[in-house]
Amino acid sequence: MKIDVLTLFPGMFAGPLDESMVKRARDAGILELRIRYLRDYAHDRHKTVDDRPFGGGPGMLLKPEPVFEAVEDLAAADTHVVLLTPAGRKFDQKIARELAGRERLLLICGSYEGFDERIREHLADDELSIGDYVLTNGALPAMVIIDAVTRLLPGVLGDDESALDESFSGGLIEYPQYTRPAEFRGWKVPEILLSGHHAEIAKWRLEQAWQRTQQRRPDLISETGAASPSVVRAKKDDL
Ligand code: 4G0
Repeated sequence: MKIDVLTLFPGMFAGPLDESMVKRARDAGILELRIRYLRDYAHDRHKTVDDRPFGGGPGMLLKPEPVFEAVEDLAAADTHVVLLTPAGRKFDQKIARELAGRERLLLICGSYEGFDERIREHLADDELSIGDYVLTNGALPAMVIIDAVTRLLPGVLGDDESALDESFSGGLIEYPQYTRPAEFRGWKVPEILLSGHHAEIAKWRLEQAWQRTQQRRPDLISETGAASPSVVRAKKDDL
């Protein structure tokens, strides 16, 4: 997969994308990632990329010319062009899977108070938000999306990790997990997990996950139906 990022803050990307799984994916040639400096596409003396909104109001907007030039330079016919904005549809695991199926992405990081509307209307295929809060610019949202998408690319995760992903993404939140020692500072690991009764352990885990989801994330159960009682029953039948 090829991902281009258009940003006013290329320096922010050094570090997070040179570590861990994303680094491995890049080294293995599974992910080709390039950070592009938006200001390189401004041609006036001052390399202007922003301007004040017509009609007045606070803040600055990204001007259309540099962004159009950059996209025309960087995007191929099969490129999915995404704006990062708090006004976008809310990024989640389902959208991560959708993006991971694309051949090429171009992520456009906004800054200031947003984009000239013509960028939205005539350049973007999609607008995404990583959550209901405002950041100084779209670089962190872009990195979040790159990370979530990269781990879904074939060959990036090991088989075990991929299987784990399957059972939880869009379903229930995780059940309590423990590793050694069996007793730590007087706190014991639940007996059932040490019992060796695999069917009973699976049942316990599912109950825990279901309870936790009801308590902490009822939205996962009611909104999407992803973890609806019938789905959970079906999973239970699998055990
Ligand atoms: C466009 C994304 C971009 C508009 C970007 C701000 C948070 C997110 C930006 C604005 C961002 C997110 C209207 C303030 C840049 N902040 N939640 N900042 N406005 O994904």
